[in-house]
Amino acid sequence: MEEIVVRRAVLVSIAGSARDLAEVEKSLDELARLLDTAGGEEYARVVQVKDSFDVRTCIGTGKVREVAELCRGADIDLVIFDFELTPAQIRNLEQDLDGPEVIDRSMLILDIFAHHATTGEGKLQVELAQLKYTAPRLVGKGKALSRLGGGIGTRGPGETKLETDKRHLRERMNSLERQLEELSHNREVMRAARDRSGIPKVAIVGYTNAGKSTLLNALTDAGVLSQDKLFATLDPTTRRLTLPSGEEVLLTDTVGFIRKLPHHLIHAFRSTLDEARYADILMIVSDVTDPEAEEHIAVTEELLDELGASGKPVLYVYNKCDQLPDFPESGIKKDETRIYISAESSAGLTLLLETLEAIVLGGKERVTLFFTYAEQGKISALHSEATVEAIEYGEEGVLVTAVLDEKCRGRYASNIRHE
Ligand SMILES: Nc1nc2c(ncn2[C@@H]2O[C@H](COP(=O)(O)OP(=O)(O)OP(=O)(O)O)[C@@H](O)[C@H]2O)c(=O)[nH]1
Ligand SMILES: [Mg+2]
Repeated sequence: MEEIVVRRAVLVSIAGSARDLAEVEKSLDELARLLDTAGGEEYARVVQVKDSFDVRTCIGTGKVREVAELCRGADIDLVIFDFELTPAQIRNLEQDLDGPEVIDRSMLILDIFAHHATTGEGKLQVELAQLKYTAPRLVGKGKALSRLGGGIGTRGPGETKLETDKRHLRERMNSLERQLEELSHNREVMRAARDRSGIPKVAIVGYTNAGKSTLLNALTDAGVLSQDKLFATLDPTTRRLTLPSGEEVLLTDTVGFIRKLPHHLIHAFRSTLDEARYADILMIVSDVTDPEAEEHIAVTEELLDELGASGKPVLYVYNKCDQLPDFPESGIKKDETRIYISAESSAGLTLLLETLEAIVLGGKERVTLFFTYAEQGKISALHSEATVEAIEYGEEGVLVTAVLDEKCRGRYASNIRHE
């Protein structure tokens, strides 16, 4: 059993003006959740409102003193800044605070990633990001990344004690990059094989903790870990899903997004995030119980754009509706691209599959048509206009199963059978 050490921390941020305070608080709430996920606890938060920026310590001298006193008074040894700090700023802050350790939001996120990475590729990706980002920030005071033990702290994947020796670092980074390149190549090969299969690819994307893994499990029995923790999923899982009409798609669960996701991490996870880039359709999942849901969708779309994964058909899935009063078992469809469901109670999952199918087929529908023998000429015409899947010759005439777009359905309206 791992010893559980709840480490308390002071959270610090800066607001450019009083107007920005609400935004800053939201981001700090999220930082507190990240800290909770990492096994820590918020003790207090300090926000400085100021329009100038102190390059040496970010916050002003008076604020540094305030934080130092807060820490001393409650025996707090960790201060987390909600924005990226340079190695020099960390050194200066630690010097002035005289005791507590200083980390930033990105280091905390990397730390969570280090704990959650399970596959070889995930671990390599995190270690590389840590070497690039965290290591330079810890150099100088003789600190080693493994120093924090069971609490929050930058435990490297596989407990690797990160070396501070620069040359050694460089060699390790090169080796990681090489290994990752190889894995990325393998991924490409697998992807190419999947492409050849012609099965449409659907990626489940969205903010962390929205319920993406729960949804994949509900739809496919994938058995992916879902947790009330941020970044529970780091490695994509793909499962085959059969839609109501028999059409198949490949459904992939992906790593969640968050505000200010460190760029090094996006870069390091590029190859896994590519699952979203190469998808044919995106399902953007959000949590209706979260007052920030719309904002989370916006952040998700921004990051997708950065990854070059935008401009695809999107289905917006509003999840966790079981928490809403009187939510119907059948789910709610706002329009062709927005539906309300609960992955946990399965409410609306059939609706989701039907809506997804409509997008997959691009307005096309699979129908059964009946032609008398006198109309046989129409069948050969149909071959050139639609995907004919099955033909059955009977006594009275011919039954054809085919996928038709809307125009085509209009032309063959008299032949389409409605059960
Ligand atoms: N009430 C309710 N809770 C849900 C629902 N779907 C998921 N959850 C809960 O939300 C939490 C997060 O679910 P996950 O499926 O792990 O979320 P995720 O989007 O995969 O999160 P990351 O992998 O961390 O990005 C878990 O505690 C789930 O049990 C739902 O429909 N209703
Ligand atoms: Mg997940």
